Amino acid sequence: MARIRPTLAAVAAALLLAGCSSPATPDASSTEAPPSATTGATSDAGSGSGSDDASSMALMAVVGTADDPEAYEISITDADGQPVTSVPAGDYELTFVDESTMHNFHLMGPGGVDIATDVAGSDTSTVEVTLEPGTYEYLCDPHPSSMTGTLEVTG
Ligand SMILES: [Cu+2]
Repeated sequence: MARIRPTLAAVAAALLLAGCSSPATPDASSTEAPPSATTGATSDAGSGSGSDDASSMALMAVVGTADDPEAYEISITDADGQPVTSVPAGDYELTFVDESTMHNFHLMGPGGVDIATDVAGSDTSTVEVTLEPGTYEYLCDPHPSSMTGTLEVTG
């Protein structure tokens, strides 16, 4: 009886070895499939719009009003001048519209964002800013109680 066990073990070992070492059936899953990640690139090139809007969105940081730069108003608007209170996270081109000599625009928030225009001088420059999810606050430094607002950035 004791001789059967080594015999069975030998047969089993032979079967296992045969199964492992057999190159008879090529395994399709083991071959490296070429990556199919190029589909996303064609949509941008094919649009033909020539616009950069999708890659960098535009916002305006406005002090005063169009009629009166010294008005006690402060807001963030889209490129069309419509007030914005919530935007998705991403890279933005923020254009200051600060032609006031007694107000400024000061933006603070996540990601170390802390940028401000001069109070006395006018500033219509454009800066690139990366907005991360969270709440950004903006205010006029000389009038923080009456000229303030928030911008919610969603993930
Ligand atoms: Cu002010």
